[in-house]
This record gives sequence, C-alpha cells and structure tokens, in this order.
Amino acid sequence: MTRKPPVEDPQDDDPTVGPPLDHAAGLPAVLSAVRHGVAQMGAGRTALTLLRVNQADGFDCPGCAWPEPDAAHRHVAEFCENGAKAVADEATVRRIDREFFARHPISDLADRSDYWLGQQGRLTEPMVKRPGSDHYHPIDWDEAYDLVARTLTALTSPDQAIFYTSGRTSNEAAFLYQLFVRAFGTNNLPDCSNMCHESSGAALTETIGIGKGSVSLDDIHAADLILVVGQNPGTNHPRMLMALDRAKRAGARIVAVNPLPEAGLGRFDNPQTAAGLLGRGSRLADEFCQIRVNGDLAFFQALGRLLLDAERVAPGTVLDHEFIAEHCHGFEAYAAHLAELSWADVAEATGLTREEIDRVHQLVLGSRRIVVCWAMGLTQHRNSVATIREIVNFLLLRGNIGRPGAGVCPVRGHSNVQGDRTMGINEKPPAVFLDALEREFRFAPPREPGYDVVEAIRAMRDGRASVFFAVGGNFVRATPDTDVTRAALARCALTVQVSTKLNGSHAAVGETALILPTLGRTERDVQVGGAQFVTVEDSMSMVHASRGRLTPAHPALRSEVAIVCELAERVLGGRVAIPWRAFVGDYDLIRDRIAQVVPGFADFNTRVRQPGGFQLPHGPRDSRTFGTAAGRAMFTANRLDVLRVPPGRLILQTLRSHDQYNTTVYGLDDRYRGISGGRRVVFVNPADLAERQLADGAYTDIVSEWPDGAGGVQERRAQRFRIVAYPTARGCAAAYFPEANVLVPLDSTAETSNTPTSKSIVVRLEPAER
Ligand SMILES: Nc1nc2c(c(=O)[nH]1)N[C@H]1C(S)=C(S)[C@@H](COP(=O)(O)OP(=O)(O)OC[C@H]3O[C@@H](n4cnc5c(=O)[nH]c(N)nc54)[C@H](O)[C@@H]3O)O[C@H]1N2
Ligand SMILES: Nc1nc2c(c(=O)[nH]1)N[C@H]1C(S)=C(S)[C@@H](COP(=O)(O)OP(=O)(O)OC[C@H]3O[C@@H](n4cnc5c(=O)[nH]c(N)nc54)[C@H](O)[C@@H]3O)O[C@H]1N2
Ligand SMILES: [Mo]
Repeated sequence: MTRKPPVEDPQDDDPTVGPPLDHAAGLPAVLSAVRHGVAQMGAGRTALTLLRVNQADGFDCPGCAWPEPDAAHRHVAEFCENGAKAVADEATVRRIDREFFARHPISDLADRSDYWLGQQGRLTEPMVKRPGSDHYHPIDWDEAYDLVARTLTALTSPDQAIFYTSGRTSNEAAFLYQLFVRAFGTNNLPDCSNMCHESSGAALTETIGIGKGSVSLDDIHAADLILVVGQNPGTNHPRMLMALDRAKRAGARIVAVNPLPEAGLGRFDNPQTAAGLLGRGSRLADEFCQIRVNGDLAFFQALGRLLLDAERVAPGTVLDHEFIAEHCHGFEAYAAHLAELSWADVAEATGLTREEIDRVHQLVLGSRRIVVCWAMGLTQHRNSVATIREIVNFLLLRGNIGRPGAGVCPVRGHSNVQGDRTMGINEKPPAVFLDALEREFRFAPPREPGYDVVEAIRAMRDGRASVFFAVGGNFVRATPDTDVTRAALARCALTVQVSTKLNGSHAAVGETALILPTLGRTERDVQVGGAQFVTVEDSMSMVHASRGRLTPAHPALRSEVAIVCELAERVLGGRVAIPWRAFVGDYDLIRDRIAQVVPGFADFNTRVRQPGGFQLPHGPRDSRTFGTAAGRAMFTANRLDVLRVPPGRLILQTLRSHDQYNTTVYGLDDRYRGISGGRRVVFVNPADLAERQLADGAYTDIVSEWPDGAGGVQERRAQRFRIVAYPTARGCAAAYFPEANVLVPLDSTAETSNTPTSKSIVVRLEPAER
C-alpha cells in the first residue's frame, strides 16, 4: 500500500474490459471503501473519519445529496463506498506545497489528467500566477485579497465579473457569497446547477410552483411503484439503494428506465445486512425498460395516453377526477394533445415495444402511490424541461403529488447544491428574494438577470467579462466545449479558484491567477467565537448541521465564510453596512440573517440544533398548495419530436464511472461495467458495431457534429477511445465525463433551462490513427 502519489501520469490510459456485473454493493463495496480510505488516510484516520459521516454530531457526507434516515434508522456506518471515497479524497494526508508548484509549471499541469491532479493531495497555501509567468508562487492572504479587491473595483461595470459556485458550499458561505456579489452589483452567479438539475427546477417551478422534489424518505418507503429514470444510483447515490430495498420489502415494485442495464438496479447486496454482505441480496427492478437516449418524453406521453384510454373504457376508475378538478389546470388541452399521439413516433423515440410499455402501464394501474425519481439521464437534453413537465402530467393524472408515498423526486447531485439555490445562488433570482435582501441589508440589489454557465463562457469568450471567481468546482473540466472554455478563461485579466484540491481549472488561467486554499467539510472550523458548524440542505429539503472534526490539512487554510467576508470588506468598504467581521467570528449571526431573508428558516439556530435538523416547507407536499401563476398544478401539452440522426451516426451520452466524483477521478476502474485501468472507452451496442464494421477492442476517434449556422457542419474530435461492445440501447453510445466534454458544443443547450446537452450528442466513430 502506498501513500505516495503516482509519479507518472497515466496518460496512456489502457483499459481492460471484462463482463459487466448485474449486482451492486455487498462485500466488494465495503472492501473498496476501506482500500481507498487507507491509501489516502492510513488505517486509524480511516476508521475515525468514516464513523463520523452522516451521524447527527458528525459531518455531512461530501458525496451526494441523498438524505439520511431519521436517527432511529441510522446505521453505525451511514455511508457508502463512494461516500467513503469522497471523504478519503478530502481527508487525504497528501499535501501540495510551494515546492510542488516550483517543480510543475502551469503548462505541465495543463497536460495532466484529472486523476493525476487529484492524487497530489490537498492545497495548503495561497498561490499566485503573475502576468507573463508560467508558475504559481506563494502569496500572503492579505496581498491576495487586495489583489482581487483592486481588480474588481477597477472594473467599469460589476457585470464584468463572474462568480461561480459548485454545490459543496455550505448554506452560510453561499448566503454571504451571494450577498457580497449583489452588494458589489451583479447577479452573475452561475453555478453547477446550470449543468445539473436546472431543467428539473425550471419544469417543476412552472408546473407545481416550486423547483424542488415533493417526496421525503418516508414516501419512498411507502410507495407502491417507483420509477427510476435516467439515473444510476448504484454508483451515484448508493444509499438510495437501501431506501429502494426497504420499499421493495414493503411490497413496492420498481421500474428502471435507462439505455444501460445499470448494476445497482439489478441485484442489490445491502452491505448493512448479513445476507447482502454474502451476496444474497434482492433484485430491485421488476421491469427494465431499455429506452433509447432521449426517448423519455415519448415514454411518459405513452403512459399518459394509456391512462386516458383506460379511463375511457372504465369511466371514473382510473383518473383522480377530484384532484384534477380541485387542484389542476390545463387538463383538457393536455388530453386533447395526447389524443393525437403517434404510436409510431413513440416506438421510434423510445425503442421500446408496445408490450414493454403495456407492462409498465399495468403496474401503474395497480398502484395507488407512485414516485418518479430521476437525475442526469433526463436533464441534459434539448427537450429536458418538456420531458420533466411530462412526468408531472403523468403523476397529476392519478393525484400522485402531495399524498404519502407519491410524488416527484429529482435526485440532486452535489451534497448542498439544493441549499445553495435556497440561499440565493441564482443568476435569475426571484424578485421576492431580492426584496427580502433589500429590507434586511438596506441596499438595492441589482435586478437585471446575470449570466448562467453557458452565458458566462460566452461573455468571457467575447470580452464582456474579465474576472472569473470560483468558490469550489472545476469550471474548465465540468463545462461543455472544453477548448472554447479554456480559451475564454485565458482572455480574463484575473481568475480565482477557492479550492480544496488541485484540478484542471488551476491550469486554465487568466493573465493573473490565484489559488485560495480552503477548509473542507471534514475539518474543524475554529473562529474567534469558537468552533463553528455549517448547515446543508439535502435532496428532500431537510436542513441539518455539519461539523468537521479533523485537524485542518494546513494551518494556512481559511474557511469559505472567512474568505468571502475578507473580500467583501475590502471590495465594499463602507458602501454597505454589513458586519462581515462579526459574521466570520460566529456563524450563528449569519443564520440569524438567513432566518430573516429566506422563507422557512425562522428560528434557524434553534431548529438546526435538534438532532436531524428540520424540513423546509413545500406547498405541494404539505398542503397541495401550488404556487404557480394560476395557483394550481399545471398540465402541459408538450411537442414530441423524435431525435433523429443522420445515417451511420450515434447518440452519445456522457456519464460517470464508478471511480469518480464529477471531475475528481479516484481511480481508473468502473467495476460494475467491467472496465479497469482506463477511462477512454466508448460503449456501443454490438449490432451497431457490426453495422459499421467496427470491432470490439478497436480504437476510434469520436467526432461530434453540430450545424455551423451557415448550412455546414462543425466538428469536434475526442481522440483514441477503446470501443467496448456493450448492451446499451441500439443507436446509442456512452463515454465518460469529463473526457468527452470536448465534444459538447457550447450552443447545444436545453430549451428554457440552457443546460448543456451532455446526454445527447450526435457523433460518428472514425478509426483512430495508429
Ligand atoms: N460517486 C459519485 N456520486 C455522485 C457523482 C459522481 O460523479 N460520483 N456526481 C453527483 C452529481 S453532481 C450528480 S448530478 C449525480 C448524477 O447522478 P446520475 O444522473 O446517476 O449520473 P450519470 O452518470 O450522469 O448517469 C446518468 C444515467 O442516466 C442514463 N441516461 C443517459 N441518457 C438517458 C436518457 O436519455 N434517458 C434515460 N432514461 N436515461 C439516460 C445513463 O445510462 C446513466 O445511467 O450524482 C451525484 N453523486
Ligand atoms: N459532459 C458532462 N458534463 C457535465 C456533466 C455530465 O454528466 N456530462 N455533469 C454536470 C454536473 S451534474 C455537475 S454538478 C457539474 C459539476 O461541476 P463542478 O461542481 O464545477 O465540478 P466538481 O468536479 O464537482 O468540482 C470538484 C472540485 O471542487 C473542489 N472542492 C471540493 N470540495 C470543496 C469544498 O468543500 N470547498 C471548495 N471551495 N472547493 C471544493 C475541489 O477543488 C475539486 O477539484 O459538471 C457538469 N458537467
Ligand atoms: Mo450534478
């Protein structure tokens, strides 16, 4: 076992391929968790740290946003294999010091893989890259803050600065960050949501009046039928499998809708039970609909149409007429629209047979309580917002929103991405939020909408923005069109990264660049007023405290709250009367202000100290109150257009392997899909390979095609991927994010939400040279 980072970059990524697994977790998952922990932290620290994850007095797992069970149902080890990897990655004992940056010029870092960069350890002191230099050098905190303040105050307009957030930022830091940015004078607050669940937020706000899921963990446990659509929980939300397992034991049926047969939805060996550890777990999915990429809008329209037809045959027995009459709007137009549904289009879009859809329909008819869960498989397409509106239609028909055991469940990604939005990290803030901010802090926040992620890249590319500031994340690697984004950042006068770990964005620099190293979730945060805790909100609107216990990776690290406040003081001076210094000393004072501004946070400091925290209000869930313009839940009529590709082309989706957290790559294996030792693979159906005379194991370039606006085609190329014959849906292919991001055109985004279409890219495969 080695504590040393790998010396060589595994640039010559050399994947080996075995059969995919049909089951998830069990003992192999526990062993993998411990192995990653010990490699990064050593044995003692591994045991201590992992036992604190998701306990009432511990820290919130920096992995996913899936909620914790109530205290009575919590296990001693309330974490999963991939949560353990996320923790180990942050709590690693490896460190990056100034000698590291002396050895590695920025041009060298730019050539390194995400895996190599992440393996180097925690950032320890502030670093600066000056104009003309290819190196980072140490800089004092004070000097670094002054540099940022000078650059920001010299701008001719605050809108020339962009302030990005990734979803690990705590509520307290996020609230102060948006306060600072708005007091400075802009709404340029793009965040990772723009690439993630923005489509869910947009569709749900429009149809049910609130952009958040309507179910609690108890609803999952009590459901009769759970549809898991466009989601791979075995890898990305492993603790969700425990909830599904519990629902299943109570009699629920589960339907998986996915182009890929993902392992976790096959057999689940619950590692919290003896049978699970021995690999004698239960089968989770009763039906697997192997849908074509982007076929989900058609799928939910088909289910809606079958319900309407069934109602016609047996009036009064299928639809929830009372609910529709009392709480909904637009039913007639919706029903009329579906009367025109073309079954030929449904077959083409979904790739499913009528029998497969009928089987799901029968399950729907037999179920009183239905939950639909989804994640990135639905949100990153051109028609994503329409698809999610269609899920709402489907649920409204039988009154499946705002009733126990039923509802919408967009499963969030980053552990506090939902909380950051609640705190006002939003480039298009609602007016009521700005009004409350204005009342509480007595300044006039800007009312013009700011840039989202895609607009921010365009603004930097076109010279309309020249300062890029990021609290967390890895902008250059997470965003689409990597080369365009890198060039856009290079045009900036100043780029600033507040980070825990080194990543590709530290090598995508403006003329001047700063790295400001910060504390992570697992670490003690001690300020003038004593040890502080922060709070987060999970995917089901539960707000709770998170207390780090480890000694900080380095004494020079500052908390995100401290960094934001120091900057705000220097940039704003006396322009606003906000007690930044007091906020840093005592985070309770920040929470008192949040309580004044954000609905649902009254008595924040008291309620968050109760074990397990508290749940935020949610109109549809709590009282079937729908905060839409009409005051009702909205049925919508959505155009079904089938995503057709030119002959020989495939639809490529970009997804996560089992050994990564977004752009953080923990290892080069994807155990459940049978891949080891490499990431440059493209999964293709064997019949599609045969048709193109391509062989499993051959090397190919992936070339994406996008209209150039002048009647021609723009091409983007990702070189040298190993072809893997894989049981994905016909006509579809898959490759890993972020290696495939070079293929996603910046202008290819979802209607309304502007989310990059990372799950439906038209590509062709060309034999690789060599
Ligand atoms: N370990 C780990 N945990 C994570 C993350 C991580 O990287 N690693 N990331 C976190 C974040 S930020 C997020 S947003 C979530 C992401 O969680 P997921 O959404 O599960 O992540 P992806 O790997 O993008 O998986 C997308 C799934 O959708 C399927 N899919 C693709 N296109 C379609 C389609 O058109 N229709 C349907 N029905 N399915 C489709 C894919 O086959 C795949 O199973 O996970 C969070 N948790
Ligand atoms: N092609 C394609 N692109 C995608 C996706 C896809 O499915 N396909 N998914 C999209 C999705 S869903 C998302 S959410 C985005 C993710 O986009 P981001 O959130 O920008 O990316 P991450 O990889 O999660 O960011 C990891 C970095 O965050 C920093 N970090 C970690 N913890 C902390 C902390 O506590 N504080 C601070 N300040 N920094 C910290 C570390 O330096 C680490 O390197 O990517 C999107 N991009
Ligand atoms: Mo995400």
